[in-house]
Amino acid sequence: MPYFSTLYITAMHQFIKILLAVSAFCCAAHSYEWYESGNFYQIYPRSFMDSDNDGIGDLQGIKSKLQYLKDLGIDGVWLSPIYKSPDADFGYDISDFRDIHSLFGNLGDFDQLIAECNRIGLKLILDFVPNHSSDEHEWFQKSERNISGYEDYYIWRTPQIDEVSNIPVPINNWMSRFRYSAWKWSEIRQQMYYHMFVYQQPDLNYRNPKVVQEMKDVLKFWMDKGVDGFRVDAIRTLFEKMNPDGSFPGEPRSYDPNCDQYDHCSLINICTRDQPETYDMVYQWRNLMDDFATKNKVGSKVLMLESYADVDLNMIYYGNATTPGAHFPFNFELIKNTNINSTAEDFKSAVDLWLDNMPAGHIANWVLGNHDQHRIASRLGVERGDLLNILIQTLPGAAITYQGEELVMTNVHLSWNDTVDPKACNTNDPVNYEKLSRDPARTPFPWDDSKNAGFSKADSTWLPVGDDYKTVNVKAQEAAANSHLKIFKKLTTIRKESMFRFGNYTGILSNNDNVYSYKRQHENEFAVVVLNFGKSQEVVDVSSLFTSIPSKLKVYTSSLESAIADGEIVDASKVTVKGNIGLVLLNSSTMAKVNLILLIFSISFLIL
Ligand SMILES: *[C@@H]1O[C@H](CO)[C@@H](O)[C@H](O)[C@H]1NC(C)=O
Ligand SMILES: *[C@@H]1O[C@H](CO)[C@@H](O)[C@H](O)[C@H]1NC(C)=O
Ligand SMILES: *[C@@H]1O[C@H](CO)[C@@H](O)[C@H](O)[C@H]1NC(C)=O
Ligand SMILES: *[C@@H]1O[C@H](CO)[C@@H](O)[C@H](O)[C@H]1NC(C)=O
Ligand SMILES: CC(=O)N[C@H]1CO[C@H](CO)[C@@H](O)[C@@H]1O
Ligand SMILES: [Ca+2]
Ligand SMILES: [Ca+2]
Repeated sequence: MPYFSTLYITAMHQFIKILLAVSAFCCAAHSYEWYESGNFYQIYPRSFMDSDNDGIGDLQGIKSKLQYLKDLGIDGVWLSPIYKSPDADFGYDISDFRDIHSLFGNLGDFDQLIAECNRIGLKLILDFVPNHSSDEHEWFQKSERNISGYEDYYIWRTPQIDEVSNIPVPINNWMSRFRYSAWKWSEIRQQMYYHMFVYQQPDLNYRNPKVVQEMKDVLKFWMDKGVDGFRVDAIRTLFEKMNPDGSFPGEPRSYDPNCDQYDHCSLINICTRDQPETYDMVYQWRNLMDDFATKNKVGSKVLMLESYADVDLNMIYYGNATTPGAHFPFNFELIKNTNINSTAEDFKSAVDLWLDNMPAGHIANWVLGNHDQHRIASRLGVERGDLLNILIQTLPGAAITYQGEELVMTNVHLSWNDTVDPKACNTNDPVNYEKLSRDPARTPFPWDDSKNAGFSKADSTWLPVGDDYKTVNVKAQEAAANSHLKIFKKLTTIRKESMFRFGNYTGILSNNDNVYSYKRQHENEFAVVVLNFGKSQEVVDVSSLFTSIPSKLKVYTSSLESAIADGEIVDASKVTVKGNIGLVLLNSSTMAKVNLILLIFSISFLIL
């Protein structure tokens, strides 16, 4: 670099040293854990990437696509179950908690996957399914045969036998989440066992200390392998209410018109969910995970829960300072309380419900979809796809993205013949099955416009690829000048700035309650997010909504259909936003500063 004088270079070196020292100081002052504003991504392994072309995704496939997730700005990857399973409920029926499903690979592949995650700097979270095992699990096989030590691993009771039909009568009226009685007769044991989900998923008996210990050992097994935490499945159903004499009380009827007598929701589930013992078990797991991290001098392990309970119950899972629980129970308020007609007010209420109820010092989190829900863009409107990604990426706390939401994927229509989800198949209803089916959100991930969307070279895939894959795929959205994917990446980038990581939140409705806006501020850094949930264009006076807004703001990014270019300067008192469009606005000087630092870094790399 002949045109830089030595003096100038020395000055630059000094300046960089100071810059590094300052940034080190910033980071030391806020020694936040990575997951506090973590960006999580849920992989549904059957449908992410198929490496051996059998039509089903697998661990080597996932490994080959980790760089995509890193580039997307993801911090932690959560895998839906990858354990050995006969697939009565697609992996949620586990026949060995310590082994990998042969479809997905083996423990060696898993070790490679975790090594690759470590190499590129991604955290790996596993699904933990404690409520039940598969009926093919060794424990169940032994329990069914009354083998000494295993008799009480599951929930067995002796039924009455109907004198006329000679058929065993269910122990009580409890219904499975997947329809029909939750009690199943075993010819071998000559007793009935309880199952909340399909009958091939017998519930484990958490009143047996041996079971509690076994499942803690499972957690240790995977932590020894280096996983960074767990997402716990179906936590609410861990315990069932039991009378002192060991019998189980029945549940009252709900009279819900949407549920027939064979549905779980035909009853008020006061005995099969949310029992007080459940919270204590979560605290025990957290304690085990914290102890593990301390003893082994490794980073802390994150504990996340799946619970659709009401907010007040969910808050108990957080625990308190002396007895911590989950880092967070998933917040499903944006799923439970919204539909295609939801207004800005509905969304703001859903957000506030969590923030207002969460005890201080805990981590909020935002979930739009998962493998159990219809795709968010289909439920809430494909035109709102970017707006919703803007929402969850810019609120305080962790964000959880289900694979494909970054591309604004929609439900894939599946014929009755192609339907495989037991929840849909159990309806035996070739007309209405789609309402209940979880398959439309589980179809293969579209990587490009080649055969099977680049997911697999097989002749057929386990579920068909969506018809729109020629346009809705990663390659196309990476190549386009602007796309849902590019907007998503811009969001994950700005999310690492201090106002989004540590900043406070002030939310407000305006424009006849069509627009929901909030300001995120940390010290002098701030951003304003404007979300027009209405159908028509609105002119928003941002300077009247929040304090200390400069007269000019810069558009950092916006929904694809906004007709506003990134970087455009807008008048803070007159921000024009089309219907279903979201905008992220920054102080124009913040942008200038970020650009200046980037410039200095690039120059210094040239010199060094
Ligand atoms: C297993 O033990 C239970 C409870 O003691 C008993 O009711 C059942 O008949 C036994 N089954 C077999 C096959 O021994
Ligand atoms: C924290 O929670 C534990 C478990 O629920 C409870 O026993 C304890 O009293 C609580 N402590 C405080 C300070 O609230
Ligand atoms: C949304 O509103 C339309 C028109 O009022 C109505 O027909 C439809 O049932 C509503 N959808 C939902 C999910 O509430
Ligand atoms: C569904 O499968 C059945 C049996 O394989 C076949 O007879 C029927 O034609 C199929 N229907 C459709 C719509 O593909
Ligand atoms: C969102 C989620 O993980 N749902 C699962 C809850 O648990 C049942 C039984 O394990 C599964 O069928 C669901 O997929
Ligand atoms: Ca495969
Ligand atoms: Ca249970």
